[in-house]
Amino acid sequence: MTRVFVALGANLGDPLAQIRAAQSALTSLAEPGTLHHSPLYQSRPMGPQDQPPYINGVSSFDCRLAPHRLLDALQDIELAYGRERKDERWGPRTLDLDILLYGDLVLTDERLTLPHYGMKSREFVLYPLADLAPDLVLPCGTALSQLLVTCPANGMTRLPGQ
Ligand code: A4P
Ligand code: MG
Repeated sequence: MTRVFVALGANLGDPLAQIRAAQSALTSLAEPGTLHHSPLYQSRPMGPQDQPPYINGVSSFDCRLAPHRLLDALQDIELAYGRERKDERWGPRTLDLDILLYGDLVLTDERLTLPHYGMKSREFVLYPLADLAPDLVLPCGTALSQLLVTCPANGMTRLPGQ
């Protein structure tokens, strides 16, 4: 059984509803009692600026699925919540679920890069991750707290009630 961290992001349709639905759907992948959700944040788009703000969060859980099966399951959830996308790098999306960490596994193949390639520099990943696991150390040995020092919040706001 492996502890995994999944990043959730959405900025089209009803982003908050899609994120909530995805949080619920993760229940089916998690060992009972192990699923935790960070507070949710509204964040400025990284990439093209002519797109709505994002809702972002991170969830963690213990998982028995192998890494590629977990990716399959997350992509099924993306599709179930009507993922539409433009062919544009960093463009808008109804729901994006990325595996940030799969335990301490380091892996790169044609489908999967672990840890997630962008996680070290994205405020909308690092801050909710720190809400869940402030003492986390990445497989490369870098402490999450150290990454936060060099990553400004960039106007990100915590959603009310979080
Ligand atoms: N893939 C490789 N590694 C992983 C992983 N660790 N987790 C592959 C999940 N997938 C992984 O993903 C493309 C392929 O990456 C998958 O088929 C899988 O095999 P995708 O979700 O279809 O494409 P993507 O997410 O659009 O990838 P891209 O273009 O790298 O976008 P990013 O890096 O995910 O960024 N601004 C804010 N504020 N908040 C956001 O959440 N998100 C993006 C997307 C842009 N701007 C944003 C946000
Ligand atoms: Mg993705």
